[in-house]
Parts: sequence; C-alpha cells; structure tokens
Amino acid sequence: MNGLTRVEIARITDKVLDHAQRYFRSEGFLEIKPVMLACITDPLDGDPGSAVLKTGTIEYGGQNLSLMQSMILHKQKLIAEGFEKIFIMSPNIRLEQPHREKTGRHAFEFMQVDFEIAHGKKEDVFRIVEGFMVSLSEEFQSLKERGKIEMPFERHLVKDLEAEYGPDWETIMSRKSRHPFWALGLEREFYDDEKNNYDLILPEGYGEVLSGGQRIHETEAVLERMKSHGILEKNMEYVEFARQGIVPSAGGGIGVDRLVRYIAEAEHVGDVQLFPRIPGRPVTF
Ligand code: ASN
Repeated sequence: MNGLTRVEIARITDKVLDHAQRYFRSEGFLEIKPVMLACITDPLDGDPGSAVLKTGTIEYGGQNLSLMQSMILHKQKLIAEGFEKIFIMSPNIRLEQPHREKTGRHAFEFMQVDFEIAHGKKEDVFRIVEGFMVSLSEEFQSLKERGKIEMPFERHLVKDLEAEYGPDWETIMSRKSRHPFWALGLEREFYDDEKNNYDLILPEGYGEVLSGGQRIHETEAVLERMKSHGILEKNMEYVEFARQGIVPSAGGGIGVDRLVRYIAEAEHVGDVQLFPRIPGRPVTF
C-alpha cells in the first residue's frame, strides 16, 4: 500500500467515476442504469482470464435469477432495439476461485464501465478508450508523473506474445511496459469475434483493465459457437434473441477498481475497495 488514507482512495474513485461519466457522455454515449439480476448473464465461457467457481443465483418468484457477471447480453439486446452508443456503470459479481487472491487484481464484486457501439469496429473502440486514458492521465498527478500517455497505443498479437514470453505473457509484458497497450486475438466467450477482440493491459505490472471485442452477429455462427461451448441449452433467451437478429456492435468494459489501483499505485485491488470483496478472503462487513 502506498500510504493513502481511505478517504484519499475514495476521492480518487469519485474522480474516476465522474470523469468516466463525463467523458462517455461527451462522446455521445447514453448512460443506461445497470441490471443486477436476470434470467441470463455473461457465461464467461471460453475466457481463460476467468476462473469462476459458479454463477451466483437467487431463487425468486419461481425463477432462478443470475447475478450479473457482465451486462454484455443486455447491451446487445439494447443495440438490437436501435440504441446507438451506450454505457453502464455496472456492478458485477464473479465468484472467482480463492487462488485468484494472489493476482492482486481480482475482486469477486467490482464495477466496470461497460460500453457498446452499434455497428462499431475495434478501431472505434480503440479511439474512445485511448482518448479516455489520455484524458484521465491529465486529471491525476500520479499518472502525469509516470510519463505521458499518448495515442496510438501499441498493439500486440497474443499469439506473438505467447511465442515470446509463454503463457504468463500478460504479467511479464505488463511489468516491462511503461504505457498501456492492446493485446489482440484472445480466446474468448461465445459472443466475441475470434479475430477482432482485445484486452487493454496496464503497465508497471497492473495487468488487464479492459476486455472487449467486435461481436459475432451472424445467427448461425453464434449458435454454432454456443453449441461448441456447450452452453446453448442454458441460454435459450439468447438463442431466441439471436434468431430475431443481432445488430453488429463492438464494445468493452473498463474495470473501475483496477483503474483506481493503478492510479493509487496500490499493491492489491482489495486495498482500493472500501469494503473489500476478494476471492479467498472473508467478507468482514
Ligand atoms: N464487458 C465485457 C465486454 O463488453 C465483457 C466482460 O466483462 N466479460 O466485452
């Protein structure tokens, strides 16, 4: 920990939230209120970056409702209805395995700035996110002192990083880097285009802060992918939605707690949560 008080941490968080909302609105995005329970949520299947034990559920009104792991499916539903650019300050629950405590960046309850652009391509997302990071770096002394963040960010193919550094490429590259960079073409959930998806990796060892992609919009392709991931039967609401027609889009989610950890130069994401929710640690309040 870097000696910041809880109030100082809360002030940084407040400024990040305020900045994110102002920035996305200034780029023409409409803020949507988050959903916390639904009959379907992001299954996080196929993402090697996720190690959830199970999806949290609540039995209510004769239904088994899931706690939101991300609002991706709801974002796609709104895009199909004609929404153009949306963002959500979205609280998520991911019941990660206890060993995730050691990464320093996994919390089982966190918030992401989740955004989506109708008919967007990865280049649109890069411009928005890089602009966000640059403007954020101008707001915080601790970021200014650590070197100017400039566009465009470096891009690396994950297959090249793996060839050079092995499976732990994210940690190694993040430690070596002085600036945020894009990692492209990861193994992903069923809804992401295999070629056009991306993670934003923070420098100085802070690791991944955003994941996203261009979404698969061809009905047959997405159903095929669901089938091969073995998740078709559990997500019939999405199957029905896909059959009615998915509108192409691209987007991503920026982890707020991880961003605050980076700005505060905190050792663990639990150090920047006022009520830490860290896998493997008991909840005390
Ligand atoms: N929010 C991410 C996205 O839009 C999904 C995630 O958090 N798994 O792609």
